[in-house]
Amino acid sequence: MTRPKLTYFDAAMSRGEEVRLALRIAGVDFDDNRIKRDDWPAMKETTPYGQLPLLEIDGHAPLAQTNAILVLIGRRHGVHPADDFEAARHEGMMQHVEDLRAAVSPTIRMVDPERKAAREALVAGTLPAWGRFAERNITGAGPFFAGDKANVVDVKLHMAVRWFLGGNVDYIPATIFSGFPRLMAVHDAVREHPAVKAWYARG
Ligand SMILES: N[C@@H](CCC(=O)N[C@@H](CS)C(=O)NCC(=O)O)C(=O)O
Repeated sequence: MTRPKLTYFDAAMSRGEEVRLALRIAGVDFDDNRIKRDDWPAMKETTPYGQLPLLEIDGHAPLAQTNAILVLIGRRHGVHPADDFEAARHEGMMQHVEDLRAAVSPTIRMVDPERKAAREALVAGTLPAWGRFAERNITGAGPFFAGDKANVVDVKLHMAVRWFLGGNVDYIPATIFSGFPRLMAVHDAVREHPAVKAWYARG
């Protein structure tokens, strides 16, 4: 059996990095196939949904859609709940992160003054509401979504917070989610996870 192959852009961000971190937390060694932006247009039509990431596993067609990939990794390697209702609760939160991306991503293609106005509107309403609903659904003892064990949902929440925490998204404060302690605890716990630390120390 060859190791799984993950295909994404050459950047430590968004959905691709989510899958990389999930694989490492799951203890899975993988082929980290990073493609150049210039190569993407020719490749796009060859993928199941015209988007990345893709996960390839022996004996199967390439799998797309990040949450499906994460749930598969989680189920196979014990980092997604076995209980079906608890799993669905995790998947609900995973979809909440995708809803955040759906709200913010259109502003990436905008230019000022449209971008500034759109992001200021997000900061005034959508983003604090997103954080409030995320916080409300992190109900366990922490630091992770479901207590003391990291699951694939935690990686998704980590990436959501990290998107803004570096202060690199114009007009959205780095502190946008700092008023949500359980959400921040998930972010920090994933950052401090030994597999995640090892991933970023790999050089
Ligand atoms: N619903 C998809 C969305 C995937 C997606 O939007 N991927 C982006 C990168 S994060 C992409 O492929 N962008 C290039 C394009 O759409 O041409 C998922 O969850 O995987």
